[in-house]
Amino acid sequence: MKKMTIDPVTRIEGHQEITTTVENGRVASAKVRGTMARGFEGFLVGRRWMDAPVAVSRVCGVCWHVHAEAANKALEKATGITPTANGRLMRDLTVATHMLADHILHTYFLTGPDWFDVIKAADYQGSNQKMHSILRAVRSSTFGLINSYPQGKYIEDTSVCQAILSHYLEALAVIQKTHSAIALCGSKNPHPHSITPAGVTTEITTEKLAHLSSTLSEVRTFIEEKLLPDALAIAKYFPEHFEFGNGGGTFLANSSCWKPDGSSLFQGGVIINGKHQNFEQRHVKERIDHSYYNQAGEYDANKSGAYTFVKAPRYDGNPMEVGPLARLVVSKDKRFKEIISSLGGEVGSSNMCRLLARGVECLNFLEYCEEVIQYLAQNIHLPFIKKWDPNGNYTGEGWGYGIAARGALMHYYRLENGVIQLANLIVPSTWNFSPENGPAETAMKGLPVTYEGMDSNLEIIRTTHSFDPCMACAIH
Ligand code: NFE
Repeated sequence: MKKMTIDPVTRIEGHQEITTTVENGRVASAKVRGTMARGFEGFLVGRRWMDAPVAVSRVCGVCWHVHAEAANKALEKATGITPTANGRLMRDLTVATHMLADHILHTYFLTGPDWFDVIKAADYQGSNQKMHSILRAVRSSTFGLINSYPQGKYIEDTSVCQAILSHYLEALAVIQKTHSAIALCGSKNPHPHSITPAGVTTEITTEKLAHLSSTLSEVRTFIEEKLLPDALAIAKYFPEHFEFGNGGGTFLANSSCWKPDGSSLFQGGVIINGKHQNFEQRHVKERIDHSYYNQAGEYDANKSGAYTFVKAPRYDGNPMEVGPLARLVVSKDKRFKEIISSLGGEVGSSNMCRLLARGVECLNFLEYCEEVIQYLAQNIHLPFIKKWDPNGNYTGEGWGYGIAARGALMHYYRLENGVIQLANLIVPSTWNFSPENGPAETAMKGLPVTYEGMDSNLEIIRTTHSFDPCMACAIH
């Protein structure tokens, strides 16, 4: 039996290695490894409780704020502090703007080059000087400047490749706008430090809200006119990817983005065997049989049978796919279903549904942001924070349920006299890239690994990218 290894997997956050066995030109089994250790759950123990949001924001270089927010939610439970309504809305607004930044980044820079061939754009004759300068570099490059060119089918149409490349360049400026939106909400970016369990310390003004609204409307124009059409163009070229990348069909999502009427943008819940269930924490267990940890939770890189630093969270024994697709499926999102149907696909676990879910979800977040901004503008006189004691010697425990671009995010803290005794982070990429037939490993089974008679790992790369891996988060 043949083996294929990809190490390192590039255009991801963190460090990942994939080894597959191949039979008859298809993946028979896959092992996805998180090859790095971090230790956040360990070094949080013994620290003061308000160190947690500040420290966990550093778990990751792309999803900093969402960890701080999940920690805040858990600390609310552990301390009994609650945020003001406006403070809670500002926190969720910051999360929503963060999602936009991440989804644009992923669609163009992390997975985009898996689908379009930049060489096909090389005879560009237009007036965009940025296009000319990058294409000059591409033409003179002896290595893949953007694509790494594994053998395989890419978008052939020159005009489509040129359009996607020009949007790729434009996306840099749009991501900058989303980052300035996060800073407007959270006082600075990355690592907004105005976010507390009691609300936000940022001074919010009608001018700031108007600025935020106009920034996000520019982002919306880009999503509607560039990102979504590009995602649809990719989907039309690769209908087979509605069949590729089935991670098992189980989904988990956290209720997220609270609205002033008490509802939320996304519903929480799980789907197992096609049936919706309410989420219950008691069904979540992290297994370590194939992970480099001993029973005491310490690292053991020599453990027999272990191959990754990622643990294996299971819901009632089931691996669960999390992410934008899981959120839209659990929420039974109508717009998403219509778009998938119009492409001749079906809503389910597949590479293409994951790619399209990011684009569609950007619209959900933008609509949510606009609704919240309007509400806050009319209720700006209400408090964004209340009196609280960051030095309180609280004793208590609690789970905080947040969202991240890559899926459901859970943080747990147990405090005694204001000091953290136990910390447990269950992170989106931990669910998706877990060992023991986790969703990504399952999604790789059956993928074709030859193209015109040559070995090709392209479909494996597209599949791992479809989950938007963050191995820094996964191993935390
Ligand atoms: Ni490091 Fe993260 C997101 C979180 S994924 S990117 O999104 O939480 O595991």
